Amino acid sequence: MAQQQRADHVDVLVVGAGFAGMYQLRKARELGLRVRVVERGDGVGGTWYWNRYPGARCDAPSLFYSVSYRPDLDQEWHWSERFAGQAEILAYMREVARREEMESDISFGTSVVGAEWSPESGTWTVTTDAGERITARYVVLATGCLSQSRVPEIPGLERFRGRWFHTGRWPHDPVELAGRRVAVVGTGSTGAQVIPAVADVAEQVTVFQRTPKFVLPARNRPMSEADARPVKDAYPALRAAARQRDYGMPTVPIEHRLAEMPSAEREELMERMYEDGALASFVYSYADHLGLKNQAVNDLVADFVRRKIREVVRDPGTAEALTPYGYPIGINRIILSTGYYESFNRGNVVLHDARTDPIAELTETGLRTADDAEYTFDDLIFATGYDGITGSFTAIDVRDGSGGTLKEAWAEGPRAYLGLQVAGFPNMFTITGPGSPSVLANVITTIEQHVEFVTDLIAHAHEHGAEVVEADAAAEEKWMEHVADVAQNTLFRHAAKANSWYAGANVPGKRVVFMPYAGGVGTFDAILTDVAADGYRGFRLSGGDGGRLA
Ligand code: NA7
Repeated sequence: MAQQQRADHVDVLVVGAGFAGMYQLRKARELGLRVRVVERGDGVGGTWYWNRYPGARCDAPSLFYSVSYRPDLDQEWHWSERFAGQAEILAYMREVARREEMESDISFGTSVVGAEWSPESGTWTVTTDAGERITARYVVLATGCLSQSRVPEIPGLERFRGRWFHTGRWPHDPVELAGRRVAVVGTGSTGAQVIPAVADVAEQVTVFQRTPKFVLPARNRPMSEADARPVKDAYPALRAAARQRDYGMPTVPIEHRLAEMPSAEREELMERMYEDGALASFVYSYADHLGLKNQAVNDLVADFVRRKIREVVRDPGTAEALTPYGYPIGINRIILSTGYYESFNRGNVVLHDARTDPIAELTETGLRTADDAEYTFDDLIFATGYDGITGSFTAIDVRDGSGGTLKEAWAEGPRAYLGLQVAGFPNMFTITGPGSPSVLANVITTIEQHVEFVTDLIAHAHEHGAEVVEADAAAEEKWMEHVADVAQNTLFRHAAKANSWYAGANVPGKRVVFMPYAGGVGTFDAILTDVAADGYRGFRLSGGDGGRLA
């Protein structure tokens, strides 16, 4: 793509042109700042640009997986399904970018490789893989919480003669899987989407499952204009409500107290919710009577799902191997899928339990397990997830200008004040960073919340004639202690038992720390508002005209 000449000094340099980077571009422009976005893809979209694997779909309802700042699109865009597929979401994002005329400020096909702070000049120097050096007063890392794909280190990958793919880096040219023998490693949200889709076309699918997951039917369905009308008529109020709820969705938490209900009534209710695609609402939200805080309720919901697996999957041995035990439901994201468990009833799908018999090595024609089982296949799909939350930040060589790096700062575990700024790295902001509620919620709601706070903070610094904004180390420490305390008060304290990426437990060698703020989007919103009203408590302003401190 031809790139026009762009400024090599800007006020705000944004890394990434997914939902977060796009909104940050808009907000920085609103302040009248010179802004530039650097994006490694050849177009906008972030996650939705890269994740083109068969079956890729959002697990948040389409009507709310959209931006608040295009009320015209709220009305004009028609989401064809309750849960939109990747192509539709990407088309929507492109339309947002087109209407906002964003592309003139975005350098596509370019990766940021390094960023170094200069305490002397109070600016960042950002380097790209195109050899550019861009200086910027502020850097906003809008690099995504699930963008650093992780291919496990299985010996022999270089020997394998077939094709292999990671779902998060799916080729843009069509990948023909019809009539092929395909292996899928990983059964998280992605695996549960890719497996049924591939099983529809492939001759044979072998699934390598390590930790069984709780998967619920999404009950996806076509959406008519009439279905969407009530939401379209009430968007502003619904979006405002979403900001106040735990999960960044306008849905009101359910009141039912499952553990106290007569069992027949409870069973009937759970059945109804399961059929409606709403069973997860007994878990999500942090109310004391729901399953992230209440172990009895969690057990009831988990048992219900286990029974459903046995009902759906015909072969009892396969059903048992697919059944999750030993960790609460919801401490990994509850997976929504269409036809996941049903896939295992097909003649062309085989499940291998990689927990009892792990993958030992890849061979030229397939793989061998620890117990010497041999599998042959043509194509291998890694649905093995991401170095979540922090991976896209630490992939950049971020330096503090005094010899320290971001990686070193996080050696004992990631930290960021309000999830938004790391002490010691002034004028750099981390959208959806560790210590923010993003990954536990509708990510677009939280992205908008973060970007608005960061933009207001930059405006506040300007108003005070300050050029440097830095999180106070003590404030950061206190915030991360709070994040840990809040998680301890929920069943997320068991996250490592489920290898959860929320805790970094899925990446060998990564420090296991529960990273997200589990206090809810609404509570977080109130905290941000309070911090701002209190003169941006916990942030130090300095530099600029007379170095006036606020
Ligand atoms: P996840 O949820 O991290 O799932 C990754 C899967 O890959 C999970 O089943 C892992 O098993 C499995 N995995 C990883 N490494 C291996 C090896 N070496 N052998 C066998 N299996 C392995 O990633 P997703 O892409 O599915 O979902 C990420 C998020 O995207 C999701 O939460 C939604 O928010 C959207 P494990 O559980 O570690 O035993």
